[in-house]
Amino acid sequence: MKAIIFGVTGQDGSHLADLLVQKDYEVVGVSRRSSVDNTTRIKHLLEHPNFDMMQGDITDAFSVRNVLSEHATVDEIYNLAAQSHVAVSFKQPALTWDITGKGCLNILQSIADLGLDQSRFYQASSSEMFGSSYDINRSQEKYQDENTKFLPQSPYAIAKCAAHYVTRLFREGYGLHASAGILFNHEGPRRGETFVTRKITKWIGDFHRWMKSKDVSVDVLIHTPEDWDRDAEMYIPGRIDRDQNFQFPKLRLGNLEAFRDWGYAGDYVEAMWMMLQQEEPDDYIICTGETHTIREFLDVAFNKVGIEDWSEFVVIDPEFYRPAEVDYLRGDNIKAKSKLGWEPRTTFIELATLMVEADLE
Ligand code: NAP
Ligand code: F7E
Repeated sequence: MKAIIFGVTGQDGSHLADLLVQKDYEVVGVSRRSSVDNTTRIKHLLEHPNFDMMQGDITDAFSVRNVLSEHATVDEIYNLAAQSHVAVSFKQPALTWDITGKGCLNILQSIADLGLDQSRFYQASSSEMFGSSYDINRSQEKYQDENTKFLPQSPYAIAKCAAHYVTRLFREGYGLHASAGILFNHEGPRRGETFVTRKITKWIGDFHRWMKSKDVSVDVLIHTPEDWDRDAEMYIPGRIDRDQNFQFPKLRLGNLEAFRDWGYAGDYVEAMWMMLQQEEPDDYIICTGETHTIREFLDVAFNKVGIEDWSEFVVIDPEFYRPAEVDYLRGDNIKAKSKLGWEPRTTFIELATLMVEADLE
């Protein structure tokens, strides 16, 4: 079996490549040109005999066509490429549209034009498409499933909706085996450092190392430096050891009240693969069915390093609030369970623990 992964350098792309190589697939990973090395998550695969890389950018239809025409016998094509950061999408809406929305069309149109009818296609749809929408079950609990309407709340979510409908169109209109996984938030040690869970666990890891290097205890006075870069979301506190007098910057976060249904990325890529093994293409919700606030994630993560009350270490910064927020996400995965036989294996506490432990190393 042969698979192409667009977005192989990302969190999910790297996990999916691991899974497929393990299953003895020949994997072609597509990545865009970058002035710095963007292969850190797949370093371990670069020398693997079943793994190959190809350059390509999904905003460029010629480039996509090039990739696909070189691999016309491919069995499975996964589109995981996206500008995937919701907050960034408010600042770069057109770019987000081109990558996250139109990029999917470029791939599907090429598949149809090149007549790759035997290839199966996976689109990475998102729970963000639900935005402010939910249904209510008999126990009066809010949830989202495959029938919940979309009310997108960001340029990212709007682009994902477009790509989702394009996928459906090519399935129904052109008869392609095209499926979309509507995945709720999934995380892990390979998560980008500006998404909230990883931002928290990365800070804890850096802070813990700093405390050890200075031989200080948790109750040391922590101040925010005067010259703190307000664009904190892009900031990775790597200056720790440069200046003996450097005071460790607090963790700056936005809205802590939003609810998210967080699972482990390693579990979720299995669902992507399972969808493409089905006789009929379809759309599936992939989630844990549990929801937690960012506060709860902070509780569990800080607890792992012995801090009960994290409020001393966290600053609420309006910079990290979004023009429109998605307040509540909790999926219902009954369809994935019954049709795919998929179930999440990692609990919320296990996920936070695994991330903190990785960042402490
Ligand atoms: P990610 O870590 O941000 O990875 C995105 C990937 O897309 C990276 O490999 C990136 O390449 C690539 N990419 C960006 N622009 C591109 C372009 N113009 N041409 C080709 N490649 C491009 O995202 P992720 O967390 O792995 O998520 C994978 C997919 O699932 C995304 O489509 C995301 O929107 C969607 N999704 C994610 C979640 C989640 O919770 N993680 C939930 C639902 C849906 P560089 O490495 O060069 O930047
Ligand atoms: O934010 C709040 C923020 O950026 C989660 C992407 O993978 O999942 C992800 O999108 C929540 C939001 O993920 C900070 O306001 C507070 O309510 O980790 P996030 P996301 O926006 O849910 C979906 C399913 C995707 O498809 C996306 O690709 O946390 N929050 N303070 C913060 N968020 C960030 N990033 N940074 C903060 O400082």
